[in-house]
Amino acid sequence: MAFFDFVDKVEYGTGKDYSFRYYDADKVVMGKKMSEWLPFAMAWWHNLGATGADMFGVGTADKTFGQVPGTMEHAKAKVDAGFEFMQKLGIKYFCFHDVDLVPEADDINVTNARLDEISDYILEKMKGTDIKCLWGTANMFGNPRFMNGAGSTNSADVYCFAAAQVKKALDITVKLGGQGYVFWGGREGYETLLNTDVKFEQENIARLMKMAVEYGRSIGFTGDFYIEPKPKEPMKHQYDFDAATAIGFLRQYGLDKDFKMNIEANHATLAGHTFQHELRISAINGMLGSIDANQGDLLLGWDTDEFPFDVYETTMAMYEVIKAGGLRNGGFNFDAKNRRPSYTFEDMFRAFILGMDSFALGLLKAAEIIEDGSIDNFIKEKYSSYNDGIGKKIVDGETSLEELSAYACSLKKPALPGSGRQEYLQYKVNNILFK
Ligand code: XUL
Ligand code: CO
Repeated sequence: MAFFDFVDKVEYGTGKDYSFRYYDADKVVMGKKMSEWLPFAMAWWHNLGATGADMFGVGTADKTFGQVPGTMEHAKAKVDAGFEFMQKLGIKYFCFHDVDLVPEADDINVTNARLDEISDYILEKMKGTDIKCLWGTANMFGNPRFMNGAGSTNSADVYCFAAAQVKKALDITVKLGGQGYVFWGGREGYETLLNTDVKFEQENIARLMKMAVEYGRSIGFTGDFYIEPKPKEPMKHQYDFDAATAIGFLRQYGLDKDFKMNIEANHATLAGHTFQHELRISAINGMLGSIDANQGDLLLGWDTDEFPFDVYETTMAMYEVIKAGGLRNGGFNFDAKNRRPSYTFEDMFRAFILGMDSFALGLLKAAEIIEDGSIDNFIKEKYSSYNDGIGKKIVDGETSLEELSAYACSLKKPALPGSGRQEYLQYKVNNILFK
């Protein structure tokens, strides 16, 4: 049974109502196909689950897919709808939380049996398609037991439930051939330090991650583990504040060989950073893993999870991705949802076409910026005083504070560093974006 009869396969350049203007999967850009630079993924939770319900009102979108929510028939109908959706858009990956796939039961044994059943169903569905699992994760923030966190909880029993969910979500991820496993620390943080032992909580989170790595590797998981940083929401303060904080945490606890970052655009905004900043910090530390491709709103202080449309932002993001040589096991997961008044199935397709085209255009523009060379040349020149003389000695570690001090004193007063030429570079970028 088809759910989306109003649309055929969405393709590049057909001029049809539902078509891509920029995303041309086989087009080669800087040595790789667009589809290789941009392994797009569908987020099970938003696309197949979210109805637009918010704190002030019930959902507007009907995601029942002809079945009764809370049943396995509904869970299977979501699989059917999801595969039709991905195939029509040419999306090759999906991402899931355990409880996106099946309704959670009161008894974890029942939930686990449901997960076995649905993963068999998905596996069957995957056969004969080129659709794969990008990453899996466990939802350790929705159930009331996680009110004080999962790895960071004060309750050892609840900690065991977190461990059990991670174990099962890893089992399912491996069963579906998933390339990644995500930890988003939704409730790993605090509301007040008056009742929180931060050190103990962080150590316990690290212990959970360490056990996850040990278990994952023991069952043949060769992909990457990811931390998805987010500074706040739902907690007032979350431990994985931003990429720099999360990378420091991973190094402190010896997890940096197995983990990378899953960078979400809107989380960067909440941390007071740009998306590009978070990608750069991850990349220079060898930690750029995967991307949750969405967009926030600078006027709002929460996670709006919009489909990306800001081409300036997607361009600068793709500039970082190209410079990093692409994502290895990662992809571009649309952790994004339609606005509440865009409640139709048509809107779901429109949203993905917008997001995919925004990143495709960003890729094309980023490649042009790199080929133009103005930025690279400027940056090379900017630091050229380190290419020889005293500068080279500094970089080679062949000098001392005494020598540098003597050098400074001999100069009496340095010339000002060269101009930053920001406006010139912004002009260059605009000329490429809007030519
Ligand atoms: C929440 C968020 C999550 C993670 C997976 O802000 O981004 O959906 O991506 O748990
Ligand atoms: Co996310």
